[in-house]
Amino acid sequence: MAENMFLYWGSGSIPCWKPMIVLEEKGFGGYKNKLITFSKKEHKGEDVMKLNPRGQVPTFKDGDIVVNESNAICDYLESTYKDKGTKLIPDDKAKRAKVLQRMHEANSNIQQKLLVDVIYYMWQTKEEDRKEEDVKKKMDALKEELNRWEGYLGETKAFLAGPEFSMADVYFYPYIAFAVRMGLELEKLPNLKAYFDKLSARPSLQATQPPHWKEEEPKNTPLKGVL
Ligand SMILES: N[C@@H](CCC(=O)N[C@@H](CS)C(=O)NCC(=O)O)C(=O)O
Repeated sequence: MAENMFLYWGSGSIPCWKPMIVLEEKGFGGYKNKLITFSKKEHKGEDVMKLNPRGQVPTFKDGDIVVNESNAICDYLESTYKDKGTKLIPDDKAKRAKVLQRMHEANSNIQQKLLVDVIYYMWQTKEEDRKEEDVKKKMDALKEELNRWEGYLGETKAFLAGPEFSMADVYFYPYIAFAVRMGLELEKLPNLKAYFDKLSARPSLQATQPPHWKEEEPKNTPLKGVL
């Protein structure tokens, strides 16, 4: 099955990381793939463009079936290969509701408050153009959001949506790993710290850590001292 799958991906891309975790968890670790180099514009190459006219990664194929969009790929893999490997979305309706809620909370709130409002803002706004009160507001909102997730983990004492690893963890972990790489120090959020350390050792997450993270230090760390 895995030999019929093909993924175009980029190192450090959160949208790519999510389906890569699912592929590992489902036992499809041998899928064919191409690591694209953004600086060489390989995501705009003919091979990607003909499958994904947006010229973005992840771009995924399962046999003749093309699925793009990270969340769609995760959904497709879990619903098509329900009985393979780790069950990531439970059948029980109460458990499923919790997993779906946490997945979508991560996808909207963490993405907005961490990536868009803070990291992209700090990367894209020159220091002299930043207003101190705006920066404080964004950092406070991020702190509040992280504390919310600290509370969730205080309730479950395990994974995000309960005692088992689920799609909620697939959606959330890459953000927290990226935040740590961007300088976030988790010492003041002990549940998140324990969660991060535990998940970082999980085989599917070990296998999918962005390769360039192992070789290069980040160019800047805008989240240092935020907590
Ligand atoms: N909504 C898409 C976003 C994919 C995306 O933005 N991919 C980035 C890499 S993280 C990309 O390919 N950027 C190149 C471009 O948009 O030209 C998804 O979730 O899959």
